[in-house]
Amino acid sequence: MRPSQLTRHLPVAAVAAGLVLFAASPSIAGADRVRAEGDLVRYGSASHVPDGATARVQAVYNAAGDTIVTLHVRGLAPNHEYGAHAHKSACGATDANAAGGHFQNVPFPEGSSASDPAFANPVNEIWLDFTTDAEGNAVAQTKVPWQFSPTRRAGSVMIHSEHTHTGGLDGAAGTAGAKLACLTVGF
Ligand SMILES: [Cu+2]
Repeated sequence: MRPSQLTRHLPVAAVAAGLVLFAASPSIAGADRVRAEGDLVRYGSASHVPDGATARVQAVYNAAGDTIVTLHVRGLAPNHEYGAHAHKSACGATDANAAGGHFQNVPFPEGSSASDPAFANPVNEIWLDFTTDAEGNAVAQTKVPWQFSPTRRAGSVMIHSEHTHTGGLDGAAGTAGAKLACLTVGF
């Protein structure tokens, strides 16, 4: 897909009230996009991640300083809601927690927490929630107004058992139930 096609279909990002935006960091030298695809690393029960489920992730770093991430999944449970985010590190072979927490463009400060909605939101993190179709396939896309730096980059996309909560009565911001499956992405 060309970037021009991507930008025509971008969803309007939900912007958390009161969030302060930040300057974009420079694009990664020599790469304006990355792509990863393959079998998902599965954790725990296979009921929601059938054998053979796959994912493909593409990140585009545009000249305006944005990052556009697209996730395609195939072969998950049909008609099912999942959460998905960019996490800090590569997928662990058997330990779901090896991928670490969510990548945050502006990391939550000392005295705050990973689920502070001022930091755990779809502008400061990469959220890729989706609902599968009858075949267990889905596409999700997000656009954030920043890019990774060469020394601070996400390492994976983690798929969770629920759509992502946004804080308050909806539940702790950024949480999305159990970690079900993971794809390492060299963002
Ligand atoms: Cu996550």
